[in-house]
Amino acid sequence: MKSTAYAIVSAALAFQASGHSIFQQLWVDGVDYGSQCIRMPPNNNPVTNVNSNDIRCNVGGTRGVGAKCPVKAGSTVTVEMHAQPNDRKCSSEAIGGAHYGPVNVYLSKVSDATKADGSAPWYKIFADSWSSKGSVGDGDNWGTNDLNACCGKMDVKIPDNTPSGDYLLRAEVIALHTAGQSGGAQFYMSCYQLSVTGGSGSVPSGVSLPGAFKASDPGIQVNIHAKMSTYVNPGPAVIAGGITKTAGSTCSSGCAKTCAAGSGPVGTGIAAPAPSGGSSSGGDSACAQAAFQQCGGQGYSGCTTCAEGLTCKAVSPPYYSQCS
Ligand SMILES: [Cu+2]
Repeated sequence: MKSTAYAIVSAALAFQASGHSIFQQLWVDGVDYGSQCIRMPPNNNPVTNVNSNDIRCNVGGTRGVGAKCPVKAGSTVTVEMHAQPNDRKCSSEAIGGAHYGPVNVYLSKVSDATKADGSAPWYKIFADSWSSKGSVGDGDNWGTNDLNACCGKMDVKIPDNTPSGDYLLRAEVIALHTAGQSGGAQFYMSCYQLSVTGGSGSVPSGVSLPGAFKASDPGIQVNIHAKMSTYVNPGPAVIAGGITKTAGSTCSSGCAKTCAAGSGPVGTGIAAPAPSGGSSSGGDSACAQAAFQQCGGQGYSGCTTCAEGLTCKAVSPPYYSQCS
């Protein structure tokens, strides 16, 4: 039956695999930029092949979007992860299903963030990985628990000594619930396009992606269902001037910039300054909704223009349309 088939298709579009998640939004110094400057992954599935180009910025992430979020060196951005597209409710776990693991954030200096393919070197500016609670790994403190405690949000300081210019910022969760076997670790990452101002100094040395990880790394092939005495966070060390957060610290120290907005749906009613570089022809001024963002529907009064390459499709007419 036609209507039944339609219902199944819309359900599949609207609700993706449970347990899996996507970094979807970015805040800059407490201002919500939503998904404007993110290279949105096509779905919430993980990347598991550490030797693939998808390990940079997820599937399709070597291609840019139109906008860059403006960031001052030394300011704090907040990366935001959720399981379902555009479901920012705190009551929905950011990453559930026992997907325990570290949260890491990298920067890569590029000449144009809207065009960079992720092949330039990456350096780590933030890590929140693991600390022991004396039980099996599943019961220990993990970066992912801190994300969940903060409604999916994690504050990340852009180091003071970040030279001005364009960057890709790569936020990563490595879920380890099936990591006992080779290829079992699940990488959930998204790249955000930034334009950094007010900084000086030299660009720290970095690693290449792929290249920085081996499937056999001790923090990638690891059994967290046993008692753990240590955990080796994959990838390079956090640079001088970066932040290493101790897993298990409270919400207020993990997402202080946005905690006040943390209960219930967030991201509504805050007008973010327009990001730079967003070019859209026609439609509502300079707005452009990213993949999976709402672009229409009954009672909707927001931006109705989709980012370049996307079209606004009704997924549950007349109530909801999104860009895809
Ligand atoms: Cu999963």
